Amino acid sequence: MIPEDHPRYEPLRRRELIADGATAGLVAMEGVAAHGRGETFDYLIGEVTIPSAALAEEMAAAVICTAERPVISVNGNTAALAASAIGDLQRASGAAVEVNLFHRTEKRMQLITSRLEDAGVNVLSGTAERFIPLSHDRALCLPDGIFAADVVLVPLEDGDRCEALKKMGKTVITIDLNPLSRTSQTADVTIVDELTRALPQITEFCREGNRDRFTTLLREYDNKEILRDALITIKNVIDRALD
Ligand code: PTJ
Repeated sequence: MIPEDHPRYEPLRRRELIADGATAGLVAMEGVAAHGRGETFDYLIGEVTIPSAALAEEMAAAVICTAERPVISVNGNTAALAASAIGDLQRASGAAVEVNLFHRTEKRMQLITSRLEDAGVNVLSGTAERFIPLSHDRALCLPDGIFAADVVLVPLEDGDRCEALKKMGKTVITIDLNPLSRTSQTADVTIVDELTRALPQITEFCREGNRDRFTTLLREYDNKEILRDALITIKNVIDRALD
């Protein structure tokens, strides 16, 4: 149990959620490693939502709220860290939620679905088919879910699937603390922020539903600038430490 007055309460709490998720079989062992990588990059951006990430979060809301068939793709880490935040975003945006795993087993699919449903998420069900142009089980998705989606939010995604979704003509939004990852570099909207900070912000922007602002963003948003700003932020954090 982490004391709430611990100066690093939030990151330690997230680490605990990932560890508990791994023990329960929700989070893949590889997901534990992925979380550690995320923590490193979070440290390097100062463990805050940087302004360019806030802009990307607003853009994500604009893209999701103006989409025909938006889908939020949920993996083990996302379910362990943010099941109820996914429910809030679903209610604010009307997006469908599909469980889509890299390390796919029937048992993990069921555990993650139950965790989401317990948190009030309406999870798509059905028979997954090999629609995504990838070898292995990462190709599997639902005909009425990711396959039919025009916009897919894929937090903590692996680069291959992000590229494959793009090849299928989808607009891809990702949340990834590593601005250098293949996913970050390939997605249409890259939110370089920690998942549990990013999701409530996107939800809030969806609730506000400022259509004029959405139109401006959809016209002017430049993801390259967002990535560049994240890298400059990291450089500045390091420069300050060297001073
Ligand atoms: O549950 P599964 O089977 O679908 O597997 C999920 C993992 C995460 C194991 C899988 O998608 C994977 O291997 O992902 P990668 O390629 O390691 O990419 C995950 C990215 O998310 C990395 O760039 C991390 O820096 C980043 N990341 C990790 N934790 C967070 C994060 N970004 C934002 N918030 C986090 N909490």
